[in-house]
Amino acid sequence: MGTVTAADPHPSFLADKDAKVFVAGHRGLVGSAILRRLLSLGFTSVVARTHAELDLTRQADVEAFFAAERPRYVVLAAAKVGGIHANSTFPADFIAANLQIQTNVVDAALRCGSVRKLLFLGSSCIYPKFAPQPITEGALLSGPLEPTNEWYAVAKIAGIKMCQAYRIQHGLDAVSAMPTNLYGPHDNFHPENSHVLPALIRRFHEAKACDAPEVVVWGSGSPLREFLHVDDLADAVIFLMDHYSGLEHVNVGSGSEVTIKELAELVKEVVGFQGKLVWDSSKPDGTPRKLMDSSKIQGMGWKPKIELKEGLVETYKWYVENVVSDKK
Ligand code: GFB
Repeated sequence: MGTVTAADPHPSFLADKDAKVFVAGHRGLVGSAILRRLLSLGFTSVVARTHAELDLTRQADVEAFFAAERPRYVVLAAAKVGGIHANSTFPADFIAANLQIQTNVVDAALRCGSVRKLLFLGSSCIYPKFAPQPITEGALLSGPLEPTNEWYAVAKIAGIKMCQAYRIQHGLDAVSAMPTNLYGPHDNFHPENSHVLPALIRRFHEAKACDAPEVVVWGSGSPLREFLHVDDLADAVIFLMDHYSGLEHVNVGSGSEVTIKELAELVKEVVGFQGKLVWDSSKPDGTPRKLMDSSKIQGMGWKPKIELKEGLVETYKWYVENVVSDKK
């Protein structure tokens, strides 16, 4: 890959660095990591819009944007996302915004006629609550979903199916990547609506700052989660843009999992909090376990590089330098 072959008149993604690439959602955890990676690789024409500049839930605005910009590549990282509490509290927002964003972007990408490849990002919560572990791509739609995030999951499943349908009917080279639980710089550190890892970084940091004796952690601590640093995901996305044109979505995971209790102990250690943990069993555990089987992408040649402890140390540093100092 990376070169033009006789059979394929188009250069591969990595050999086409002056082409226009639209990163939808470039201010978020995932989109910002992809943007950094594209720029560091030497892509010269990356297009991005803030939410204020382009509301992706508005079909006419999205169509006008695509007609004017005519990107050659699209990475669809824009989404309404949140942790277990946000998903179960705002189900209407999660299903509506995600269906709107992905439908508008995929359809406009086809209509504008310039898009050579599109990559759609989903989530491991698309799989059934009790899917056999590790979860293969084939487990999609084989059983009931986890109730706390089924609206988000249904929207993401629709996104996968939309990419497949546009490929089958219209020949649009639309592929889907399903990352496991992600973390890293530019995450959302909201106390209630974020995912567990940024929530715990913030809670332990604030408890340390005011010498609090304890920190509350939700649920039983027994659920298992697989975490992937977002820079590893960004590498996987570039890799798939370059190497993959299949109908089926592709899992992207780290292959290693921890219990929420182990994660809480690790965050406590990295932050340097000296007090104790208290478990709030009134909060939901969610899926007991969701370890992805990432052998498909690993078989193509991609591998994660960042260990959880190393990624946590770096993410905590980013939080202190960017979120805490902003609040002062
Ligand atoms: O990260 P999280 O919200 O996502 O929660 P899910 C993971 C686990 O951490 C759950 C526990 O068992 C939570 O109960 N937990 C402990 C906490 N303390 C906290 C806390 O302070 N905040 C949060 N958020 N959790 C999400 C889905 O599920 O996974 C989304 O809701 C998305 O749809 C995402 O797909 C990847 O892994 O349970």
